[in-house]
Amino acid sequence: MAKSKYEYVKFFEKDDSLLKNTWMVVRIDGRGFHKFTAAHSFQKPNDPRGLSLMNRAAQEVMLQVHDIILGYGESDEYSFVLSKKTSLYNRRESKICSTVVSLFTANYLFYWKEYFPDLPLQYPPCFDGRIVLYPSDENLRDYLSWRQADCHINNLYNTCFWTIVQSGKTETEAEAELRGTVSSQKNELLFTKYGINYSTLPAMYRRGSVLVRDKIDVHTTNSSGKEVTRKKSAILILHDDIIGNAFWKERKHLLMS
Ligand code: DGT
Ligand code: MG
Ligand code: MG
Repeated sequence: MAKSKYEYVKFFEKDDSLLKNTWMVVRIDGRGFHKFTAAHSFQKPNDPRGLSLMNRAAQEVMLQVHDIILGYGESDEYSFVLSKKTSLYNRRESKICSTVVSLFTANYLFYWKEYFPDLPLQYPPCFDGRIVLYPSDENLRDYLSWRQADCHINNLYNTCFWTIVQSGKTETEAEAELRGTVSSQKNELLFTKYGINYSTLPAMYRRGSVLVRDKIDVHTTNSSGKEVTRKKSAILILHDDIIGNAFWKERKHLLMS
């Protein structure tokens, strides 16, 4: 068929294919979640329903996008690591980023009712997304360590802050009490003043969530009534330390992807 005279406009499109043989990280983040979590009365500083819904949406993204080898989530954000070798959408940045953000948002909305059965959505949530490339395994691990350290620092601070406020002090007083304190002092304050041992709080709050692929056994009954076991792909939710070496030693295949 002859080309129309309008065809030339497609050359205005930018080639945004990303550099080959580099780790690709898509990070999505809730837009204005300070307001969204307040409008939906999320528990402070962590709402297990909200965090579990984030994990569920991320699992669904990984079930759809097979080249994602690992997910890491904390607060209102999720990072998805795509294999160095991925040729998904010819590594086109906008296609990959928009697909992941859209899939995540759609699943967050789709599963909302499962996690907040008595709380209708007040307005539609929205997520932004970006892609960053990391050339070495060390850069990728440092990226993930940065996000997990962020989770730890924010969670320790927020746990102290809301514990002080819930004890009857004002937010200004809580801020003043925490100003200039280091981690060990915050741990000490929680323990001696409020009887909270920080290290026993849920690992999901302290370390965030790590999503990896695995095979699980599924038991079914076949047509002759015999029980059979088959392997099914699944996305596991872990709350492991990903800063140290142990996690990576145990899962050497991840960095070889
Ligand atoms: P942004 O990302 O620039 O559009 O702005 P925000 O408001 O989303 O800010 P961000 O992403 O830096 O911080 C996340 C906000 O979400 C922060 O205000 C705390 C809130 N948030 C996240 N998870 C929870 C939760 O489980 N419970 C409560 N109460 N708040 C949460
Ligand atoms: Mg946000
Ligand atoms: Mg955020």
